[in-house]
Amino acid sequence: MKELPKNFLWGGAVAAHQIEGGWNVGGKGLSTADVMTAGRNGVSRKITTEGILDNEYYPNHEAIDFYHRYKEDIQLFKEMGLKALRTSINWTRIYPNGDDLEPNEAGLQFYDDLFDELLVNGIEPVITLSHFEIPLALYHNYGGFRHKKVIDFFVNYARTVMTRYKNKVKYWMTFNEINNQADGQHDLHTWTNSAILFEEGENREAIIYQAAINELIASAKVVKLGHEINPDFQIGCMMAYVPVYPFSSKPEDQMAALKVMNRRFFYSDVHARGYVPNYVEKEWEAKGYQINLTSDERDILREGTVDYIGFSYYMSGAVTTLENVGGYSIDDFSHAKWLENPYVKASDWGWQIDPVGLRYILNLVYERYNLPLFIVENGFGAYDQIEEDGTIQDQYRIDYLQEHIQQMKLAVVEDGVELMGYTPWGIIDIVSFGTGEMEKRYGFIHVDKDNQGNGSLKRSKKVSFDWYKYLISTNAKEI
Ligand code: P53
Repeated sequence: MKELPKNFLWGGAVAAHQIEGGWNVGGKGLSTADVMTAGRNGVSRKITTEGILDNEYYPNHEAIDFYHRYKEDIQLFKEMGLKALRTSINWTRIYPNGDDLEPNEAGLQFYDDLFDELLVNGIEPVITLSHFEIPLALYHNYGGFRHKKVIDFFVNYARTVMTRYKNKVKYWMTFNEINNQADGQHDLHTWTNSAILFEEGENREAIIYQAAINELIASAKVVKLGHEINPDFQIGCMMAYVPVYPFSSKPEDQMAALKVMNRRFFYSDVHARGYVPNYVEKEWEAKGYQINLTSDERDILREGTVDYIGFSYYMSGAVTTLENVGGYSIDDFSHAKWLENPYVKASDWGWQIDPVGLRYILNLVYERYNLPLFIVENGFGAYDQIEEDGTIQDQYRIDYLQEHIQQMKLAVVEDGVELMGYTPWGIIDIVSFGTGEMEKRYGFIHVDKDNQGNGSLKRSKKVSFDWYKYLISTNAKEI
């Protein structure tokens, strides 16, 4: 086979809190994303756990108002030829506090309408259950995913939506980029999926492992349950894959890169293989971590392995143990230095651009799990310029995407990787997760809104719109 499969899912990806807005309508509760302020390039967002403060700007409250404008946006997606749209369900539209006894009908109806609108326009919904947000009340009342009860709340939420949409949604994912919390020093990453409340003087790493295990159990339960609800469901995990290279051929560099990679692979190892890998059991033993994981729960992990691996790919990284070269930080786990890879370029936000890394990780992951893969995020966050004639000539975005799609195609046609589809991130401009900016743009469709929240929210096509439309119509034959 020289071409991509005929049924390849070309699409686009977004997430509820980054696109919908409507943060306090239709009975919706407060989510962890609603208390994140706007940061800037290089400046972190603040998390105001106490609630909404008067003097702060919260970019997700309105986002791009997809909640009210989805019909118009779906017409543009249809025109582009998208076969799939990856988005998420906002848990707080369904269970405003997470532990409510009854679901909120207005929230359920919103997603019914959204999925109907997609399907009638020939677009398959691909749905993440928790994309970097959970009900804020679960943080206050249970400390987030460190508490075992939150497993039950998540499963209950999943049961409600999987039952309701069993004839509308076939492709599901449980937790977005579940492995990002492996970098436990970064508050944003232990906040949104897990909403962990850390107590004074606690060992963060041990608590993160506990929350991660709880999420992995919750995910496994949902995979099992979903297959009972509809045996045709395809239920995957969602990982952030950042291949980390040894900077030199020094054997210790190779070992350090392996350790850094394993720290993040841990999550998909459990999702796909159904057990905790030895390298993590040994770490817990050596550090004296008492992780609460019963033998019944170990059975659940084994019984709820995923159908496919969904993942994001943006960049690669490099580490070294060499003493004569500088680095920008030390990795906690391998004690190696992170440093810039001189062989690749970087975006304005310092993300290292590495198309070959995509082919490499596709091969590595396919060999590791022998499961179908799905690239559910890839894209180029950049400052766009509106020309005098109103056009946006985003050739740099086309270049990035083209080079990545070329490597993706090689992985499929030359290396034999089984790949379900490709849904580039931020198909329409949305709020950045990392910085809360609007001006870190990924879209093929421009949205008139700036970092301060000013703008008409008007949509317009960038040059990349027609480029992608043509690519889809030819199934990337000419690439
Ligand atoms: P933003 C870090 C590394 C790789 C992917 O990110 C990441 C992150 C988190 O910052 O997140 C994913 O908006 C995530 C999306 C996010 C997208 O990448 O910071 O799943 O929600 O928007 C891009 O540029």
